[in-house]
Amino acid sequence: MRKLNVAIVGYKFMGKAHSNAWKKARFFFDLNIEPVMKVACGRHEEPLKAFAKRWGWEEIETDWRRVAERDDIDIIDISTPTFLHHDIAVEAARRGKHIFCEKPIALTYQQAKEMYDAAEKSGVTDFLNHNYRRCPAVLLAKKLIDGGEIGRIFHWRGAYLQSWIVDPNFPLTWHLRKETAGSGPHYDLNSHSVDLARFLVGEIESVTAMIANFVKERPLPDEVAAGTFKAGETGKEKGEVTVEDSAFMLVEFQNGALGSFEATRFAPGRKNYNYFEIYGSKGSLIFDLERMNELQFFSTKDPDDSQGFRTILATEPVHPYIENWWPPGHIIGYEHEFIHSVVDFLKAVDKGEKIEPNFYDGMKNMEVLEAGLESAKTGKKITLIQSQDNFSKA
Ligand code: SOE
Repeated sequence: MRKLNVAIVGYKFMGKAHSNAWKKARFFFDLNIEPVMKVACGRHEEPLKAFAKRWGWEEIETDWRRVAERDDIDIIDISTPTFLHHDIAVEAARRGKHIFCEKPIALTYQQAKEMYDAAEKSGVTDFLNHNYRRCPAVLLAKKLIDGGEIGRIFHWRGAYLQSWIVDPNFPLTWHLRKETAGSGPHYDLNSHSVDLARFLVGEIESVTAMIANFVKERPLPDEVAAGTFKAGETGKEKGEVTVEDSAFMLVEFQNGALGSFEATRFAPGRKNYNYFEIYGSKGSLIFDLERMNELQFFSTKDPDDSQGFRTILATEPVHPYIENWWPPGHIIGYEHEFIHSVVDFLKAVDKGEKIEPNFYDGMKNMEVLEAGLESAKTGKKITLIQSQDNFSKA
């Protein structure tokens, strides 16, 4: 069993989800690499110390550059707000560290391309953690599509709806400022839907989008306590919201299918409603993350008198990862996708193989998302020239 030292940068929501995955992966999966939780890095020493103690990170650092310089660090886990992803990833690649990076990949397509180029040049394993690809029910959808069970795909309907900032007094956290998040739910949530659409349907050829802003300013956050979904005390002073609150997008896929995407944090009653429908010539699929062990499948092959959407509980050992968990029906949760990501990442590092999604996927994702913002600004449909250069504005 080879040991590799991991350093994580960022210790809030994703830091917690990733720490759980680094700790649990080897308990449930047979791996050739044992990840050593070596260093936790973050700006605020006291809460960082508490985080490292709770999760078993051996040391702490308050400057990510010092972490990247260390010869004893083999893997860097980027769990920071989006604006830091590019610099950490490019430096990590330059120093030959494998990279496990949270989504969205970066603030811009150009940053994503630089991350992709740096990883390609260095030969490290680069991974972009669009965790929902590693949900067994999503992988069942992929298997049915690839097996021709729904035939030619006509439509993708994606919606990623949340409700955690409907309250105008929710503070102006990093998610709500362009310089730290790049965009609002469009990058945060449509990035997940675009990744799943690319994975399940195919590459996107053109984009038309609209965005809206509902709350223009919010109380400034308590810098240390600020986080996703719940963000601690707020000050009296207010600041401007500089990202969209909602983003709707229509796309044409290269294979001729049409797609729609909805991303918002203003949908009361929807907590983490990452949802898609796929309609094809032989059948249809429906997935709802809030019921993440289930996939709904409609097949035109069923007899006329008994056709209907059937709900498949993807907890039989025949489904990926499940035999490492529990008996059928004992369902798995959000955190298991992160463990699956770590398991597959460590297997890729061990074999020196690529893993998806990676920084190329991140670059293609940003190409679509940036085109969406361009379309929302100009009111025009943007056609992407399928190349590794930036999109052209049509
Ligand atoms: C907040 O919208 C968030 O934490 C996203 O950033 C994650 O990617 C998503 O999985 C859950 O919600």
